[in-house]
Amino acid sequence: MSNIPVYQNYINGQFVQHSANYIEVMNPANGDVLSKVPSADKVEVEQAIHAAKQAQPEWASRPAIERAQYLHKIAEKIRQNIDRFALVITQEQGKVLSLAKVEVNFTADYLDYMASWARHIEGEIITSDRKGENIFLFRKPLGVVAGILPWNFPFFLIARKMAPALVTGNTIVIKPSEETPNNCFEFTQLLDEVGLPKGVFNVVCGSGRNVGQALSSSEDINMISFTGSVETGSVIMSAAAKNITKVNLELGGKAPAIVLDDADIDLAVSAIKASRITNTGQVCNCAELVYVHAKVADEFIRKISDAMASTRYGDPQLDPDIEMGPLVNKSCLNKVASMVEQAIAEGAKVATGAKVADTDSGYHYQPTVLVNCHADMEIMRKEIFGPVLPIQIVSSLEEAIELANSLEYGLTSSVYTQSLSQAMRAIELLNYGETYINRENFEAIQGFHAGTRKSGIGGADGKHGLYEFTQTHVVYMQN
Ligand code: TXE
Repeated sequence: MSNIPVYQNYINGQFVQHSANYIEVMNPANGDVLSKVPSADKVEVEQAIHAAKQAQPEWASRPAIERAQYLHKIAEKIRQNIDRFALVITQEQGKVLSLAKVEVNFTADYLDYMASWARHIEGEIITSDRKGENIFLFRKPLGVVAGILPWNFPFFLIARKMAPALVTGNTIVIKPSEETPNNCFEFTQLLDEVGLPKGVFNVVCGSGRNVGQALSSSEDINMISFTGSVETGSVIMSAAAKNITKVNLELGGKAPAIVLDDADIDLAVSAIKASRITNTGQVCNCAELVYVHAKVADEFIRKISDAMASTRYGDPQLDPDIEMGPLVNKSCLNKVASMVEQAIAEGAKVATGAKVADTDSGYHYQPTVLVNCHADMEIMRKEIFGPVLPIQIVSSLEEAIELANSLEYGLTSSVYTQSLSQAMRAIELLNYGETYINRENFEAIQGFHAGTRKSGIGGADGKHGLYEFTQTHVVYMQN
């Protein structure tokens, strides 16, 4: 305990000694205290915002290709430290090491990808109605961006916020989740080594109520890019409203997987199982429920229940072969357990699992399949964020889509069918930001990750995600 690292906020190119309270970061697999991190106050947030604001004009004045070089250098350093970062992520977040390595590699790829946009940030020349006039549309940085991060993919989310922000000429203040801040401080140490100009990238750690709120209500922040819960997204939006600050919100989902009567059942089972156990079900885009056609329901339920029951889980550091680690903290474990109890009280039947796992330590929940579920149950409407799969039987594609479109979330969805016309009909009718046909739910760097309804506002990745970090400036030039 005495040798644990004590991390410091990173403001204006320096790790600044924090003098007040610290937060202890725990390993969810065994309860060990891993580190202490600052519980920052409003003054430190203001210092970070000030530094970012001071640094922004000079940073924006540099050619984009020069800004991009820093991102490439960071990516290179990340690749030299894959095992180190993966271990830090696994220890504080609980995901299996193989997935942590995927996250680290994906982060490096994301930095390179966003850097590659440097020569493609393009404005427009628009035809004028007037003789001798040109209408130019410039794309300019917003100014200072706040990135408020969740704990489920904490390392990747740093890049998802900072890479498009920096390449387009913004500066940034990052608030990592207080559950999983260690990887962000380790990232920052590495970033410090590449010599990024002072103030371009800042990290302030602390509670949502203090640090998150101070960022969201600051008039010097030009966009808040947040990933987390709907409830917190709504609080952030209210705080931002005071200054009419732009928000970019990714607020999770209730991804329906629709398994039709002509589906390849084995494919559906393996993809949906992977979706439910990856990161212990704590993934915003992964299958949260199934609507299965009555004709294939028995076969699907039998196979998915066997597959889920066979999941190997435990402490990721003790056994590299497991498929699933613990949930991130006790309150998430309690939330999952109480949602399952509520579903059973509402008439769901247990096909497998449905209990807190009987392990010596750690926040483990048994991989669970619930059947006899119907649309009015809480478990069919609220995000579970755990390894629990509720299933409802439907009699047609149209019924499944009507149910899916009635959910309050609209991030991702998936459809399993071998019929092109059923797939096309689903694409036409599904009111979702993202749909996967006959494959697992996993978005691409060059796609656009965005949801409808309460899943958020705006999106991330690809060209459209990049341009979220810019504003337009239209100029009418009369000769
Ligand atoms: O999220 P919060 P929590 C969902 C998932 C999960 C539930 C609760 O269902 O079970 O949310 O998780 C900061 N102003 N997702 O409570 O509260 C907080 O410090 C500004 C889905 O951990 O949304 C942290 O940095 N910021 C999801 C971040 O918000 C505030 C990922 C996320 O915390 C704040 C995570 C405030 N008032 C959870 N209060 C996804 N979309 O993938 C808190 N924060």
